[in-house]
Formats: sequence, C-alpha cells, structure tokens
Amino acid sequence: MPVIHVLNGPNLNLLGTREPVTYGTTTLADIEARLQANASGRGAQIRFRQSNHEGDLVTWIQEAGAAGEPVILNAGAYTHTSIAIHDAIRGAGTQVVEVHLSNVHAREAFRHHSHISSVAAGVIVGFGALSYDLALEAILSGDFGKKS
Ligand code: CA2
Repeated sequence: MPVIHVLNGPNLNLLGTREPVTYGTTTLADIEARLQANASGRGAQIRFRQSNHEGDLVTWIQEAGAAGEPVILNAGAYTHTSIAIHDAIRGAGTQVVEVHLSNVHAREAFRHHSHISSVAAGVIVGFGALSYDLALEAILSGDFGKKS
C-alpha cells in the first residue's frame, strides 16, 4: 500500500485549541483521522507526524525521500525561515506538496515568502483543514512534480 507522509511543523499541535479565527476549530487529530479515512478508501496509507523541532522535519523529509514516498508538508513558521528544510526537500528528490491552513499572502509580509515553494511540486494555501485533503487528492490523482 503506498505511503504518504504528512509532516507538520511548530505550534500546529495547538490547532483547534487557540486562535480559531485564523486557524479554525479542527484539531490536528481531526485532520489526521479524515486523511486516514480518505486515503485508506483510495488504497493508500498516511504516516502523520508533528514536531516543534526543525531537525525532526529535515530527518523525516530525508526518510520519505529515501523511500521514494510523497510528502504533504505544513512546515508552519519554518516555511518562512528554513533553508535546512529547503535543502532537505531538494536533496530528497521526492514529491512534496506544501500546504497552509491560512492564506499566508493575505497576512503579515513576513509570511509572504516561502523557502519551500521553489522546491515543492505544488502549493495549497488558505483552505483551512481542507488544504490537506486537496493535497492528498493532488498526490493520489497524478504523477506531477515527481523527480527522476
Ligand atoms: O497557515 C498555516 O498553515 C501556517 O503554516 C501556520 C503557521 C504559520 O506560522 C504560517 O505562517 C502559516 C503557524 C501554526 C501555528 O498554529 C497555531 C494554531 C493554534 C494556535 C496557535 C498556533
């Protein structure tokens, strides 16, 4: 069964508990459950993880790359700061879909730049928890953004 990694960065463990106006009321566990159900109905399996530490995300991207498995990545604030995550995606050579709950382009200027977008297969922003489902749909429905 194909495995799709869903990796979540700092503070996303708080989802659904604070700042509902910006991030909604859905928890990360809710997102995981919905993705698992959706994926298993399509013959795929989700490996869902969250960390507040940049190095964990780098390691998990490397692991997905070594296994040749696709990644849905919400790197949280590291999106805007992390060259290490940019390099990991580049080196992993696997399909990475960048997702964001909020429309980062309608927010503060420091959220407008992503170090991930230039090495991602695609970017989905602003649809709340649905951003993850749209990313899953994109991965399951095509072979875009795969590297040889
Ligand atoms: O919109 C997104 O998905 C973000 O990746 C979320 C990050 C933010 O730094 C990015 O610019 C955009 C922040 C995640 C923090 O999540 C919280 C959830 C509830 C309460 C506090 C933080």
